[in-house]
Amino acid sequence: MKGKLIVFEGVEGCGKTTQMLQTSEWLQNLGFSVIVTREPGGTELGLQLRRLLLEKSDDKPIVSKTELLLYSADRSQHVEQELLPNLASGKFILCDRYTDSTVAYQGYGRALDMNLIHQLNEIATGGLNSDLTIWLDVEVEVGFSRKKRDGLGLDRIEQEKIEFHRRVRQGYAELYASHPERIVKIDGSLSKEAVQAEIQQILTDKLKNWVNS
Ligand code: Z5A
Repeated sequence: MKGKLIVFEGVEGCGKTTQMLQTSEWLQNLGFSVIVTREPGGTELGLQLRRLLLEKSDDKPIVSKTELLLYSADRSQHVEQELLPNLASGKFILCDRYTDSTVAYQGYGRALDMNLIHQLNEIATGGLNSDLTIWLDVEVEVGFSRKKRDGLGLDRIEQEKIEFHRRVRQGYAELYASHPERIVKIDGSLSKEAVQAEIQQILTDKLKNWVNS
C-alpha cells in the first residue's frame, strides 16, 4: 500500500491533537507504520517559523501577507523534507493542520486574496493533497473554553477577536461543502471517546479501499 496523508483540521481547542495521537496509537496497534507531524513546525526550520508566527508581538505586528508567506515557507520545507519521503516509504502520516488551515485562517480569517492562497498552497505542496482530512467542528466558544481550562495562555493568532475565529469556522464549512471527496466532518463537541470511535469507523472503511491500491 502507498503511504497516506491524513490531516486533522479545525478551530483552536477542537481536539485535533488529542485525536491525532489516539489515532496514531490505534493505527500502530493494527501494525501500520505511522508518523505524527504538524504545521507549522514539522521540521527544524519550521519550528523557528512557528515561534515567529505564534509569539506575541504587540509593538511590531506581522503583516497579513508576510504571515501567509511564512506559513507557506513552513509548508514547502515540510512537504519536501518530511511528507514526500515518508509517503514514498509507505508510511501513514498524521498531520495537525495543512493547506485548509491557510484557506480558513488567511483566506476567511484575514480576508487575503483566495487566488494568491491557492497559488501559494500549490507552490508549497507541489500538488500534494491529503488522502483524507478530518474536520473536527466545534463552536468557537467551546474550543476557547477548553483552552481556558488548560490555563496555558493564548498565542498571537488565538488572541484575534471572536469574529475572526467565527470566519475561520465558516471557512472550514465552505471547504467541507466544496470537497466532500476529501474532507469528513465530525462533531468535535462529542466526548473524546465518541469522536475517536467515529474516526476509527471512517478509517476502517477507507482502509478497505487503500489496502488494495
Ligand atoms: N495557522 C494558520 O493561521 N495558517 C496555517 O496555514 C496553519 C496554521 C498551518 C497553530 O496552532 C496556529 O497556526 C493556529 C492556526 C494557525 N492558530 N491558532 N490559534 P496549533 O494548531 O498548534 O494550535 P491550535 O489550533 O491552537 O490547536 P490546539 O490548541 O493545540 O488545540 P487542538 O489540537 O484542537 O486541541 P487539543 O490540544 O487536542 O485539545 C485542547 C483541550 O481540549 C485539551 O485540554 C483536551 O484534553 C481537550 N479536549 C480535546 N477533545 C475534547 C473533547 N472531545 N471533549 C472535551 N475536551 C476535549
